[in-house]
Amino acid sequence: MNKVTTLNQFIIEQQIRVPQATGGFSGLLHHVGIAAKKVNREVNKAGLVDILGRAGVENIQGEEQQKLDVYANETFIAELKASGECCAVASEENQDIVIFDEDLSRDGKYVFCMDPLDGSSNIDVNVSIGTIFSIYRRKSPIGEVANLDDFLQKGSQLVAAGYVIYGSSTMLVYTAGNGVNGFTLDPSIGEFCLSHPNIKTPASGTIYSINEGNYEKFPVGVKKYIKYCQETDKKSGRPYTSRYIGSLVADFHRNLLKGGIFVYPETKSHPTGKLRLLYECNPIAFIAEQAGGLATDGERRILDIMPESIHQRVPFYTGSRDMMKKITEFLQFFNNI
Ligand code: AHM
Ligand code: MG
Repeated sequence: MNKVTTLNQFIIEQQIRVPQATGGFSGLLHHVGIAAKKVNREVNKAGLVDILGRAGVENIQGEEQQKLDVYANETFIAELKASGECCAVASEENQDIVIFDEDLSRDGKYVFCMDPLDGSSNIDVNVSIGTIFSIYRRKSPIGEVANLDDFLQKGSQLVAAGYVIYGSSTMLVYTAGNGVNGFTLDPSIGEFCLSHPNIKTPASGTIYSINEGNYEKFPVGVKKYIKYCQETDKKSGRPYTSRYIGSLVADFHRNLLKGGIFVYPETKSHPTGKLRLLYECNPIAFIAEQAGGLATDGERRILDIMPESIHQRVPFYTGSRDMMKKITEFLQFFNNI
């Protein structure tokens, strides 16, 4: 029988390699894994909503059912608080940062950014959704109350980032800056098991992922790139395949493994794009780069952008190196006309 490495074993093995590590980061990741399992359990029951009760309606025990994205948010926040390693959270679900102001948490070294349930409009139709997260070391002194500046750091300062995909199986994929590793949840033992060690994305691919319904509103460079993807050129494998789920985690995960490009550009109606820098683009960009891919806003490396606010949006281009280089050529050429 093959040796199984669980997420917790893996985290401990990584920690042993860093002599000065105190175990704090490992503890934090352990709690992220627990939160992911709890959310997974509820996501799996989503189709039973008519039997168990809808959000806002009391179930037979007299408890009110929660919306899944609210549940995911509260579950992650509770686990992060319980870890004692995290002093504050920025979440898509909360307008302001959530500060943990207890003695234990004030000593926490890390702040956590997350989209607790991304692509949540896909829940009702049983399509893959995800949790996206990133972890910074705080800037404020340990022991003090955390503040907004702890979050306003470039993605290049990230200590770790990852996502959970609730799909045909549930996976947790993360990087701590030395490669990307993927763990699949084995429901029979309730553990995330290392299934995709040291993920490297292909240098090129044949998949492009973009919401083509917005075509008319795209910048001209993006329109021209889409036409390029659709042209026939046997040598370069074109026409490429169009795949768009509408869940960032699922679209990115497929392209990461198979090779491809994901684009959510600025549009006339959304001049700064739709996706959020802190808890959608930065974590995905960190993973993309660690796997050998690239991530930009069309001009700048995502991880070099200095955030000005926690819910800031940016145009987002990420994927295989050669495809990213090609779309960048299109953007540069047509922006300069
Ligand atoms: P959400 O955070 O409100 O769920 O929205 C983010 C999602 C991403 O997962 C996905 O890539 C994108 O929005 C899809 O947007 P669109 O429907 O405009 O193509
Ligand atoms: Mg989102």
